Amino acid sequence: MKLGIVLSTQSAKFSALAYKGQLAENAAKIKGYGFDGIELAIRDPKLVNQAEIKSLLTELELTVPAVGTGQAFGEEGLSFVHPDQTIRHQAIDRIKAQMHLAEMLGAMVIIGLIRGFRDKDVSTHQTDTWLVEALRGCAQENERVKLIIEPINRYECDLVCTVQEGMELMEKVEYPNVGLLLDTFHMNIEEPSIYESIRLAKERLYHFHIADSNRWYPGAGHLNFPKIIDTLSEVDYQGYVSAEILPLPDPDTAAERTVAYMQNYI
Ligand code: LER
Ligand code: MN
Repeated sequence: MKLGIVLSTQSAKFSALAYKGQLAENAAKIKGYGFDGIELAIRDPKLVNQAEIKSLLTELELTVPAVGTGQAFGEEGLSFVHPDQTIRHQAIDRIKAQMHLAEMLGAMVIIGLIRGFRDKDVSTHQTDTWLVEALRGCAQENERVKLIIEPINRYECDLVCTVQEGMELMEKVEYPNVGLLLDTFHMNIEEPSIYESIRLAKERLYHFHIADSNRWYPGAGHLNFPKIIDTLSEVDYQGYVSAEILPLPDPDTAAERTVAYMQNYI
């Protein structure tokens, strides 16, 4: 397993981001702390210099396991299930643009909050159909790029909160390049057993977010990381564990402590 940390290429409302902006400076620090890669949270690929990101990270020998896309919803309101067709199409086009960037970086594309929320005036069936169609439209765009559905806890999302719901959606979409991203923070809220949920996802588990129970760095709360990592090994997970954590007590301490703690287990 490899260790990563999330960096947002721009400022954002979402709080569980250790690093925001100043890519060159922060990437050098992240490398120095001993991470293998950086997960990039990018609102819109049009707003970043893609070639510069690629050359900077190649030079530092840091890989990009995944690109986070939720800010398109959080900052702009784009969603796969918005009642307005134009907004739904913009969300699909945004993910296609993210897939283009991701292919260049060798990364996967996260499907989190861009799914959107249920609208009281839209039927459950219609919302579920739009969601499946949007995912199929993106998945078939480029089957070399993996799309990873992240179950998100009920306080942040009402469309796929549990691993079981994530599996059901993935199975409905029926594309091998669609898999799951599990996040310990959300699983601690939603899952009866984090370990059984990892076993349920098995070979369709493509990416993994780590944060402790309080969304601080691993080791700062009460999650059992040795057992979580053992379970990941048991299902032969060989991808990244990527720290999506609050920048507390400050970004550098959070990053340093993530490495110090996790290197005992991965
Ligand atoms: C994103 O990876 C995440 O975990 C969510 O909490 C986004 O709001
Ligand atoms: Mn997450």
